[in-house]
Amino acid sequence: MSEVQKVDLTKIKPYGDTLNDGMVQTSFTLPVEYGDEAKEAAKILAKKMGLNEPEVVHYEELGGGYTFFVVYGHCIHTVDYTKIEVPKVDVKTMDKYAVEDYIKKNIKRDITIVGACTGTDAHTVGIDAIMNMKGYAGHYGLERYKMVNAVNMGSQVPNEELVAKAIEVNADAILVSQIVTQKNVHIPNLTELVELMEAEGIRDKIVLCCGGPRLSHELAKELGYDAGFTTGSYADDVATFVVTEIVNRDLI
Ligand code: B12
Repeated sequence: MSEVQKVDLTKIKPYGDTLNDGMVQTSFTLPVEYGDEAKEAAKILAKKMGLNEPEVVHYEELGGGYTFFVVYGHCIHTVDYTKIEVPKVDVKTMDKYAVEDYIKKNIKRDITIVGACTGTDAHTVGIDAIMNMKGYAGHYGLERYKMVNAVNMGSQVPNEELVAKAIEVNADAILVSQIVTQKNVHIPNLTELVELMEAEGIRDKIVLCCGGPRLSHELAKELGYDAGFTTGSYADDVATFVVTEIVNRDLI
């Protein structure tokens, strides 16, 4: 009978064929011509990244003096899983029907939520997944919720326009989507919105959330938002947060 190895949560490492073999696959591009020297450079780099016995399993010329690599190796590092704490939105998600019921019983009026993908960011799919009637991955979007007036402004919306719309429709919540984070472009953009809301005197009266694949609740809080949502979040997650926040902060 084979011995069952127990996982030591204080020292976890990647699993490939056997527990703790540390197998990792990584891919990257180096700015050098395709050839043996390029392959050797990739192996040296992989070793420096903490991959023992690195194997270049695939490499190809990208043109213009660039080469692409796929490398396997045994990762030498471990992580203490028992010490990990991730700040999260601390509300148990209700489904659409429970949210509607909650609004009816606790807020007793329609609520208005304005959403946009702001700045130069043209990625509409994320904010649409949250707001559009048809929703995403089996979760209906906010436009489908009873007692929710959902205003989706689309993408590339300047912060000034978003704030003006929120004032015009007397919004209870603003949802911002930020997908592009190259060169940290999302940080000044997200911060500017908070500053504009403060200048208009509406920050305290509106629930402010942001979301995107490279955002976290922790970062959102740091930037002055009430909550941040990332990959794997749906309309019901943010709807639950918004309605409970309206009640908890007495924004009824
Ligand atoms: C489709 C796409 C495009 C399309 C967008 C079309 C459209 N109408 O949206 C086009 C071709 C236009 C495009 C352009 C660009 N793109 Co693009 N694009 C993608 C791609 C392939 C998919 C994004 C997507 O639709 N995901 C599906 C949605 C459902 O997921 P999501 O956005 O994460 O949303 C979920 C959560 O994050 C969350 N969420 C998102 N927003 C919000 C908001 C709130 C309030 C809440 C609660 C939750 C929430 O809920 C959603 C559902 O779970 C990604 C790569 C990838 N596979 O992710 C690259 C990607 C996002 N693009 C990228 C880049 C670099 C660009 C360009 C700069 C490329 C270029 N050099 O021109 C341009 C930028 C254009 C611009 N001005 O913004 C990079 C971003 C890298 C980075 N770190 O910033 C990516 C990651 C590709 C890559 N690997 O390099 N892109």
